[in-house]
Amino acid sequence: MVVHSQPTALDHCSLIKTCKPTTSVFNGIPVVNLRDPEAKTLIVKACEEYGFFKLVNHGVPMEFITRLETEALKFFNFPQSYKDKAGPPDPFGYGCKMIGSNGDMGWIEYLLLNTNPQITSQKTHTVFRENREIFRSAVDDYIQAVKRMTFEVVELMADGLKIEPRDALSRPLRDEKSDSCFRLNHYPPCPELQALSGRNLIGFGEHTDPQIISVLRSNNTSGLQIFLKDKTWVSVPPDHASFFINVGDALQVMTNGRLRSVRHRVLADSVSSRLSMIYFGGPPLNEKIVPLASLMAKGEESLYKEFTWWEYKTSAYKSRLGDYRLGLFEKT
Ligand code: GA4
Repeated sequence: MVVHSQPTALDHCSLIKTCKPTTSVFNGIPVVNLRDPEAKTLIVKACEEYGFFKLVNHGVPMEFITRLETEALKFFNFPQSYKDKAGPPDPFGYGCKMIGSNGDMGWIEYLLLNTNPQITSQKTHTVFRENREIFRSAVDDYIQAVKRMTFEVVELMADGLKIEPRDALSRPLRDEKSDSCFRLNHYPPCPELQALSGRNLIGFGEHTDPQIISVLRSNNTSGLQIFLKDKTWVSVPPDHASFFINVGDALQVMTNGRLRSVRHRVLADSVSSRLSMIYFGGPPLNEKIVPLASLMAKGEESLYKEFTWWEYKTSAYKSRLGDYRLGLFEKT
């Protein structure tokens, strides 16, 4: 009798990349206490140096976070055939292993949602059925609290950068037409990883976020890494009670390169599952993304050609995850 060995989950997705074993755990991530009188200065310093910081004392009720985490896990624990009914993510809905529509893959499943409570995709409606009000209210309560905190963060950032008016960064996010989205990511454990001769498996490949700002919260499983100015990858120690803030490409342009959008990626774990929830704050589609006048020194020129958020987003969705998307918009 011929015994065929069972195909492993990894055999089915040889397209998912691995990377060299990494990497040092970085204990130098800047930490900002939202209630610290120095917060505005610390935020600007962190965003100039890393495009990234950890936010504590953020005021988002832990109850909202836990409730959403519970609802998300309930969803990800459904059978695959059931979850697939909430897909494909075009762009909103359930996705598994495929990221975007240009061939990127990762060891991940996710739900991509619009942040506007009025726009719930029919797909997610069908799948959540009787549970859908509970799920949507968990998402809405969480997003509402995270948005409020984010507006405060970018207003402090504007203060720290001496931007006028003070709401120049928060206004596009507060706008009811703001093109923001929300992502629940589940990175299942991958036991076969141990056999990969010390290589790491990519959960979500390296990229920068196109929007103005991203606000991430995860459970206590590690995996998130950021790329430093000295071109090394470092692991971010997880902290389920805090938020991690990323500068996005649009904010890099609005500050004429003074704040840098941070390259980041997520590695899968062989034993623990990672769950993260990310709010991506974007401007309305017709918003011009240009350096803010009050930030420009006398005679300083924009490093970028003029474009709208719609133009940038359209170009981003045609790109591969790891591409340097701002390159197309830089002045030569
Ligand atoms: C990265 C940030 C957000 O997760 C996202 C991603 C989007 C997607 O998953 O559909 C993109 C990616 C992200 C950038 C380039 C394009 C679009 C996948 C991809 C290959 C929702 C977003 O806005 O841009």
